[in-house]
Amino acid sequence: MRLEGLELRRIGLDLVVPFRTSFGVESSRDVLLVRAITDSGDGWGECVAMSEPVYSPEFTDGAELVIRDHFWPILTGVGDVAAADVDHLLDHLHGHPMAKAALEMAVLDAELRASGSNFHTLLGSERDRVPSGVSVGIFPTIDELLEQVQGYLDDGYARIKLKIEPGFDIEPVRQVRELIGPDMGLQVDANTAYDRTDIDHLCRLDEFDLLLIEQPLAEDDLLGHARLAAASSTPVCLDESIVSMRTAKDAIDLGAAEIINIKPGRVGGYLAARRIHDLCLERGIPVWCGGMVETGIGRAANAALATLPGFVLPGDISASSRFFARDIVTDPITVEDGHVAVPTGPGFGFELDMEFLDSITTASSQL
Ligand code: NPQ
Ligand code: MG
Repeated sequence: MRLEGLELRRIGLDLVVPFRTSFGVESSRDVLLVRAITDSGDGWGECVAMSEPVYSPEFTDGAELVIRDHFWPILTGVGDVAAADVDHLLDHLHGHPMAKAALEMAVLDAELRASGSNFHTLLGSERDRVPSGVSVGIFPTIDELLEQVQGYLDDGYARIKLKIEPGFDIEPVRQVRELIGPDMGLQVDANTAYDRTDIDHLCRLDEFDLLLIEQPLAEDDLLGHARLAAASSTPVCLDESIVSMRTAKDAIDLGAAEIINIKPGRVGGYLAARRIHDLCLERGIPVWCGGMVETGIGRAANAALATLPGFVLPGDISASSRFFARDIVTDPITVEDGHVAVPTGPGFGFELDMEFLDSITTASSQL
């Protein structure tokens, strides 16, 4: 397949409710979309980077620049290119996994559409729907948090994830556990807000029978996470720390990751995400699909990925309505009795609502 051009498009979407975490408050998304223009048709990819490097070192403007000035010149020079070639064609360029993932995704979407196939079929998965969890932000008061959680219970989500930070942890978790009862899946995510001096404090969460505690310590503190895992009965899950196959292997070997949150953008693409899934399946490490407040493009792809057998815990694959009043795809993801259905269309399964997409496009450049 010849890659004849790339469109780099920026779109703006407001969030239905501000999303507060330990690293800040997000009330809108500035998303970079990549359109691969090939001799066999187009494909689309979504870059999950945030506007600022508050979750990881990448940010949207940087992703657009590195694709335009560093990745595209390489891909134009190789003639025919397959999606499976993208990551090794670019691996001499360090970092930028979310930018690489968006590019690989656009080429893979074009490839699958051209062959009349889709990602779900490529994965060879049995399941056609997956359990859906929801990520709930930090609120000024616990009452406001409980109100939000009650809303998501009514929506039928299969699992609740609470964002925590120092000063907003034990009591909110206690009251949410009381609200949802002893049997519902509950987990917390600190987005690196604590350090090793907080290990005893974090062990106080053990009484709430949590599924896991996600990324409590810094992304480069594997030893700290191993110490917490040894001290706490709550399984330690890593997110920001897992940026490659090697960091996944080392985290598992060190006992720092008892569970892994797989985000394709964070590890350089859906093909790398599958490889890390396969490693974890072989090593008996449960995985689940994390979210980055994706549009319907990334959400459809994540739902398909989460059908693989090692994804044994509900993912942050929520309904589009959790974040957006209107999505850019014709069939937004919805939650039915705690599950989302895997879109079955060609490519990554989504169909774009071009009229709405054009109406929220803030910039577009063609390479
Ligand atoms: C996480 N995702 O698991 C991330 C953090 C996060 C669903 O909690 C805009 C874009 C806002 C990406 C807020 C979830 C975001 C974002 C939070 C990612 O750590
Ligand atoms: Mg996380």
